[in-house]
Amino acid sequence: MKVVILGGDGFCGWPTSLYLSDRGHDVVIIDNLSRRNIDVELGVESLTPIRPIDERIRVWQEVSGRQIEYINLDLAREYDRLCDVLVTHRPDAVVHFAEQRAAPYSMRSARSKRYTVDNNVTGTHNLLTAMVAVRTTAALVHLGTMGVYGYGWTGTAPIPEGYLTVRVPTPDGDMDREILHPANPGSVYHLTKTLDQLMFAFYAANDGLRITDLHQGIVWGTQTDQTALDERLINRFDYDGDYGTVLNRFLMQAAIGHPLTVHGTGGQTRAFIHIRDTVRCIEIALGNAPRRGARPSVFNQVTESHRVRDLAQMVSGLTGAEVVQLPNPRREAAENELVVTNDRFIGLGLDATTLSERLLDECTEIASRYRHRVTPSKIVARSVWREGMETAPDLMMDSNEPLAALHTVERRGELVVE
Ligand code: NAD
Ligand code: USQ
Repeated sequence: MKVVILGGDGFCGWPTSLYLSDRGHDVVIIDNLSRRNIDVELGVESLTPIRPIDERIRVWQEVSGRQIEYINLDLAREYDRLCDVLVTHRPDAVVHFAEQRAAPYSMRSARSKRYTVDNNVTGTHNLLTAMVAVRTTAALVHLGTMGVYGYGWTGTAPIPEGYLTVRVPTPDGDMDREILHPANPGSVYHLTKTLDQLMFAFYAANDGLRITDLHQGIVWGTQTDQTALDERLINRFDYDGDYGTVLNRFLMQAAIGHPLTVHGTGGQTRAFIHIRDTVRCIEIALGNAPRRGARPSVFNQVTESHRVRDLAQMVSGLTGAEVVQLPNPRREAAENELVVTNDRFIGLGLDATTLSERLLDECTEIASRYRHRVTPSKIVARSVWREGMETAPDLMMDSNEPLAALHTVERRGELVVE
């Protein structure tokens, strides 16, 4: 297949691009490098030393003999160029990763809220309009999120894959209807994903676009078989308070001797998937696109669920790291249940990778290898959901410098790094 990957320089997009290229597909990456610019804005870098996109692509060709094309294009602002790319490249499929994806960043300020909505909603709408305008029959696979369902709303009732059967009382008796699962976003970022869903429903019904929406859980890990082939292909690893996600953060924190930062009681339960399964799920979704005229096909792209405090205890048990409870900067239920159906991917052959000591060790090993690149003051999450909410102080002293620049780092009076 010829596949255009929007957001192909990002954490999920880069390994997916390499995986699909390795599997013989012809890959074109579109990315405006906004994620790299946000790192500059936040004064933080990926824990792993990611190389510039041109170098990444050159090294991939050296290593694999396969070519990937890269186009720098802003999906939300360059509509005409987007149409040109679709006409010139005539892709069989488009994979859409190109959105601002951090919930904390989306709540950071009025500016970041507006940016997240403008970028994500306009970007997705531009794509849908362009696909109609150029009359492509390409399948569209979009990365959505488990967070569209919200957390805690259904209690222990399993979350179905996108659609819910409801009983509607009518004067002639009850009637069963299948509706898009009610949206219950917990951040401005998650709100944009719920808006995406409505746009997909409309364009599938009105224009016959073939759309798959993958409701993905939290992705953990960093390397895949392809990104591990050469250090210059390494994937990004976000650890900061805005972009770092919980399990990777705990593994990084353990590697540098920082306490594991549990928000509140750690009673939040979330769904997870390893990056190796993310790339495989995209391939499965590409091979099972809906036909023209069908409603959007929704998959829950998750392999397991865990409570945050249990993850902290697991990482602590493996590494000896201290666990601390910090004020929660988010407005979220203190405790929630989460039972998720993932029958569709399993039925299509996904051999789920679940948390194992080997994979946790692999991730901790990468975090240890690059620990000198960590700036400890960027670790504690400080973007609050409402003005005035309490956040924790830094937990390591001298924390404004990367660890490599510090002679000693003290934590609560103990010397942890020399
Ligand atoms: P990421 O920020 O690492 O990658 C997104 C990429 O898209 C970046 O390279 C960025 O530069 C690019 N981009 C953003 N806006 C763009 C625009 N207007 N034009 C062109 N390029 C643009 O994020 P990620 O972790 O790889 O996530 C990819 C997708 O998967 C997102 O849509 C996210 O919501 C979804 N997702 C991620 C996770 C996770 O845990 N990382 C979980 C569930 C869903
Ligand atoms: N948390 C902690 N300590 C930390 C970091 C997070 O206790 O140091 C808690 C948070 O309060 C939250 C949970 O862990 O309750 C998950 O937070 P997260 O940052 O790991 O994940 P989240 O904000 O939900 O977002 C991530 C991705 C997003 C994706 C989403 C999938 O950034 O792109 O859509 O996971 S899901 O969570 O299923 O909606």
